[in-house]
Formats: sequence, C-alpha cells, structure tokens
Amino acid sequence: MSTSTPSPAKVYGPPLSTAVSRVLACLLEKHVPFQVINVDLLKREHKSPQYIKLQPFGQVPFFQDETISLFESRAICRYISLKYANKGNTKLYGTNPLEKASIEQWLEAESQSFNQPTLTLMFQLAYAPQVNIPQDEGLIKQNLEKLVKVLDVYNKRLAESKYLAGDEFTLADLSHLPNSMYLVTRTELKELFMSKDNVGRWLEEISGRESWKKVVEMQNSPPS
Ligand SMILES: N[C@@H](CCC(=O)N[C@@H](CS)C(=O)NCC(=O)O)C(=O)O
Repeated sequence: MSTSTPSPAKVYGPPLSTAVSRVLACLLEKHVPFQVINVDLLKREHKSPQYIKLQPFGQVPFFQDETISLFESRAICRYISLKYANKGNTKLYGTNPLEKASIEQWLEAESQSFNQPTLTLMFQLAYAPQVNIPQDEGLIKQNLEKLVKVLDVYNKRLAESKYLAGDEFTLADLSHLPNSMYLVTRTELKELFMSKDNVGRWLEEISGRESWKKVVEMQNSPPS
C-alpha cells in the first residue's frame, strides 16, 4: 500500500488575474490543497513556447491535478466542484438536477451577459489610464448601459432569493466575484453596484466569505 500523499493541485497564473482568482476561490471553498505557480504576464511568460505547450491560447489560468490538465476558469471550477463533491462546501455545485440547472443558468448569465461589459469596463476604467492608453468614452457609455441592464436583472432576482441560484452560496455567485470586486475596489463603479440594494447586499455577503478574503490576501502578497 502506498503511503505517499498526493501532490497538491497546481494553478498557473497570478492571483491578481480575475480568471485565476475564480479558480483559487473555488479551491478554497472546496478545501482542496493547491500550489500557485507564478506566470509573469508583464514578462510575457504566458506567451513562451513552454507555456503555450500547456495552455494553447497563451492565457492564465492553467490547471493540473494528478494526471489531468485543464484551461478555462469556469470549466476548471466545474471540474473541481464535481471531483471534490464531498469535500469542503458540498453545496457549491448543487445536490439535485434542478439546483444544478439553476446554478448553470446563472453561470451562463455570468459568462454570456455579465463578463463582457465588466471586462471592457475593467480595461477602460482601470487598466487603460495605468498604461496611458486613451479611454474610449463611447465604449465606456455603451458598456455601462449594458451593465446597468444586467444589474437590474440581478437586483430583481436577488429580491426573491438570498443568492443567485437560491438560498445557498454556489458557483454561480462565486463566478461573479472576480470582475465585480475588481470594479468595486479599483474603479468608481462601487456606487453603481451598491445603488442596487439587493446586488449591494449580495456582494457584501459573498465578498465576506473566508475563501474570497484569502484570495484577496494572496492578491496583496508578493509572488513567491
Ligand atoms: N475565458 C478564459 C479567459 C482567460 C483570460 O483572459 N486570462 C487573462 C488574464 S485574466 C490572460 O491570460 N490575459 C493575457 C492574454 O490574453 O494574453 C478563462 O476564464 O480562463
């Protein structure tokens, strides 16, 4: 009988990357041990031939666990939730077909409706000024309008239930944390999120989870 302990899962990429932080939050919710392998985006390590062999699009995160490798943060989170169904937060990905479908519904809303305007606003409002790229006022206005419409839908939903997919915190909520918290903490859009009462209450609640607080700690620590 082998007594060797399995090696921890590996996440390649900086915790400050929103897609990487989604995976870290999921691993922490599931109490799955992991190791972060730094990939320096400023040095363009994600475009090196060695890294492209792992992640063919040259993006972070890349994930390895035992013998498997995956990319795409949302797919990685689904995998972790299923593989470690009985560890940590066992309700993260639902426990019956309807719960799972409801979680999937809001995960799709995140990736199809919420992600695009929030990513554009992150770039335009936070990144562009940092690197002296001129801001595109038209694009900002257009994506703010899109975001307001999405937040109105969420606000209505969150008047009916504590979390997006029902009464439990799930992957659907977790998946919204990276882009939401980036905009809330690094741009002037905190007011917009908080002005929608139920969205504000929900964001306070989900960003106060131990898993997310640990991700923020990791984001504020220098890479090892
Ligand atoms: N849909 C992908 C997006 C990955 C992604 O865009 N990662 C960014 C960091 S948040 C990245 O690698 N950017 C560098 C690049 O695209 O060259 C996922 O969720 O994993």
